[in-house]
Amino acid sequence: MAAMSAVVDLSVDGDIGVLTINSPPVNALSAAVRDGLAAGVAAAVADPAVKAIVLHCAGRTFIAGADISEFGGAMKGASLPAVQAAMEDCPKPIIAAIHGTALGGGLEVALTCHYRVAVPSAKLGLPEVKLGLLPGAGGTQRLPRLVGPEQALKMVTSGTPISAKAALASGLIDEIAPEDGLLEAAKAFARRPNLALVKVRDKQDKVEAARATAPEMFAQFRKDNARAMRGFEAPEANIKCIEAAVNLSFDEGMKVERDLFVPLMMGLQSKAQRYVFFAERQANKVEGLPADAAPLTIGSVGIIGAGTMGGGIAMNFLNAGVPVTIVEMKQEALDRGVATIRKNYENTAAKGRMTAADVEARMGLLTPTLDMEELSAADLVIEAVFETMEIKRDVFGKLDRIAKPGAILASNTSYLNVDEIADVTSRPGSVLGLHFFSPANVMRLLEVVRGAKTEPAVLATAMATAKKIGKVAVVAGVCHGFIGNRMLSSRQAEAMKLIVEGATPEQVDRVLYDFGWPMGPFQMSDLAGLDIGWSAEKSKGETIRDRLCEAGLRGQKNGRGFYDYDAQRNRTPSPVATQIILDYAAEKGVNRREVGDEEILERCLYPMVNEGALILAEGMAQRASDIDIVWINGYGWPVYRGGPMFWADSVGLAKVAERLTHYGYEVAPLLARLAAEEKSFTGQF
Ligand code: TC6
Repeated sequence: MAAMSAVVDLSVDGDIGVLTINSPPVNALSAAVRDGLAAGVAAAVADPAVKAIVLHCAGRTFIAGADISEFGGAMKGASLPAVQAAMEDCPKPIIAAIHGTALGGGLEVALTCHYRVAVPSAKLGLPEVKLGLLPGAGGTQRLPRLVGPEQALKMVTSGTPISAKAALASGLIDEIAPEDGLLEAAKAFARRPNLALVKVRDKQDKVEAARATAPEMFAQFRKDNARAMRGFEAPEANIKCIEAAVNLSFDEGMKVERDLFVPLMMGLQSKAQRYVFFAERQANKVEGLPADAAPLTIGSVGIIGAGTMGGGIAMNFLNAGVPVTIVEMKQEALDRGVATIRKNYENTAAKGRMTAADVEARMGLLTPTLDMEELSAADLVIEAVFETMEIKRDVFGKLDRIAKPGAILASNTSYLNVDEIADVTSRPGSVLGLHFFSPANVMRLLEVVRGAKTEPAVLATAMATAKKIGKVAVVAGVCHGFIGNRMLSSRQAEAMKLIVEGATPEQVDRVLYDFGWPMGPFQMSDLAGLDIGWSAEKSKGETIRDRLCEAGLRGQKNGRGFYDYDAQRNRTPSPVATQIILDYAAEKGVNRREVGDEEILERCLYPMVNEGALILAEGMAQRASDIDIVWINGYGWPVYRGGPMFWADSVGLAKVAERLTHYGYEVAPLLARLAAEEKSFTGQF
């Protein structure tokens, strides 16, 4: 049988028509795939030899969704609903054979098949919410009819896929096929006698059964998830669709789905979240790396320092099955570090997210030692010791003598000059920065700091290793604070000025919280500890921070900071901190005034954008979107605002430049030029 199109093929095996989609990398539902599917189904229907149809995909996965790169453009080819209608109304049963991931529009296509068969490793989900959308091809109406509204609600609002096993248990699939025998199993299923043409849309039992108790279920769900969903538009739209599935007919529900889908698709939040999806994948690509810069194999890792950072970093590798040797100077510190790692795993096990055997398997990969010589076999050594140049250089000098030739030596510095560290070694080409964010086993961001002499293969290895341990890596150049902390400094400095001029810490925190941050700058300072990097001996009482620390305020850890904290960590503004701020302002002759919320937002965020423009122009970041990825994954910038550079673009760079000038800032030349040319950082506006 001839191919239906370049990407969809129909072959006939006896009485079964096999439709195969082959559109790498992920068989997304591009116009070509939709056209091919429409033609393929029609041809299979027309072929009298074909009694039933199996739909499956070549390559690594079943359809992973709509083609996100087509969104926002003009619609071409067959529409997805038309293809789905042809499948659902097909007079011959269609069986979806699922491997890899059936996501979004991919799962929605499978839901218009009459049956679904999947291999054990398959994952099925509706992740549209992560793109600021809802499953707009009937997913919100068909899924609850199969799995029940409660589970559907969880799936569409979290976007997290479920396993084949869970899919079978909930009714989403009909059978699990052997891992390496999917197509045969699907064909055997298709040959079953008297296969009914089951349309998911007609199934009413699960939605009807839930109707009586649904109002309380939805109310409780909204309450339980209010914090996680704060600021996002898409989760509520998804909830409304599931409510419609429970309360309305299928066709009415489809109308609700369509009406709620369109504004999301046209809106700024989804635009931002789609941008972030591609930006994240782009970030892992290093411009201009020679083709022969193949990543080296990292089979074992050494970590120097078993403190909070070292331990967290170690967990990333243990989780990925890579053996770790962890070094400390004193037995007590080593024992404490190892005990913390174990406790973290045990807490995860207690929540049911790993087994006791998993805990032991991971701990079994960890070798604690006081002897740095034991790092001689490691392929990668990461130093996570005290943040001073002197100590770091000392450690790297020793490491250079111990580590085997070709081993990569990395510093987890958050500010220091990686070139100065590399220079104490005989192999600066093997040295780079790997800046993890705390808690290092949780935070997704990794700044990979490329030194002047870092070899391409070493950089390529760092990027590949980051992916392996589930991090989003961004390449940064050597400058004080790299991308993230350098921009953070400008925000923190401005926040400090604002509280001297008349704003209060809680006002500044509230404005940034309302913008979508998980917390404001003063809450963050209190959480981090006011005394980080502060020393009692050197303190001259010159800054507000000096004075807070001198007065014994340390932040959350001693319950006293910009806020006072009770045992439950509830906070109230600290009268001591307030007085220190007032005294400071009086001493400096500042005429305090009421500061508006808009000014707070502009003065905290626009200087960050200005600094971002400098970073970009200096080549310290490869692209504007990398800066956005740093802020979203390392500092809690709300993803639905796309990161500082995307956000500035959405505001309009002319306005950003004008306001910076208004507040007395020198506008970064790149920002000034783009504003004058009516261009944007990201090319999205
Ligand atoms: C939807 O369906 C809405 C329906 C409403 C009805 C109208 N489109 O992640 P990887 C590219 S919304 C276009 O590195 P993995 C990706 O950019 C969609 N391109 O691989 C990358 O390209 P590069 C719902 C896509 O193995 C390459 O494929 N679906 C799409 O780590 C490899 O990707 C989703 O949200 C796409 N849909 O993970 C699923 N997907 O190589 C989104 C991937 O040029 N996708 N690409 O950089 C994923 O979650 C993952 O890609 C994965 C594979 C789990 C499928």
